[in-house]
Amino acid sequence: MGRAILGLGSNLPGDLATPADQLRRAVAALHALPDVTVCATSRLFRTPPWGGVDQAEFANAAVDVATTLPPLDLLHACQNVERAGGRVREVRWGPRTVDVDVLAFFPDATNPRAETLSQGRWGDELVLPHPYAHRRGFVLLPWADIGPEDGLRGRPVREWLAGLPPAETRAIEPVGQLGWRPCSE
Ligand code: PH2
Ligand code: MG
Ligand code: MG
Repeated sequence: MGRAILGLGSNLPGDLATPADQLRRAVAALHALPDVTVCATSRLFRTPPWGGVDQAEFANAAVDVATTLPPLDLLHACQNVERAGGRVREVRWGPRTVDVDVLAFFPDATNPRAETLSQGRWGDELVLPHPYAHRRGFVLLPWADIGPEDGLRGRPVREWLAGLPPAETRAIEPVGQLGWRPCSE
């Protein structure tokens, strides 16, 4: 049984009322998968768009899942959840109804997570840990809610967060809960 941290983002409501609803539906869809259990969810954050594309603000969150899937199969499961949410492949870093990124994968959930982080490349599709996760406020703030001690490139997530330039986090605001009850472990 592995553990993974997933980063969720949305700035288009699609067929729902709000981007936050997109994230809630994605969490429910992940949990409904036979091979994935949602164990914890971060708060919901409102974040300014990162990456230079002029677009609406994002809703971002992070999710801790237990899974029997290997990393690439988990990625494909996340892509199915994106498609079910109405995601179409579009502009790089541009607007999206729902984005589900595999940020980190810990194959052996029984060991301290810092020591079991999967690192490397799975074909052309997946690089772990996520190459930019340690530099982005919209990723680290939610992740620190559910795994502040998780090891990322040799340092805990909370240290990466504390070391970010203030501009990375200044305009990010927690706006509520995703509303998921954690599973018992
Ligand atoms: N995702 C992107 C590009 N820019 N900006 C924010 N605030 N949040 C995101 O999730 C995000 C982004 C591409 O995945
Ligand atoms: Mg993505
Ligand atoms: Mg992304």
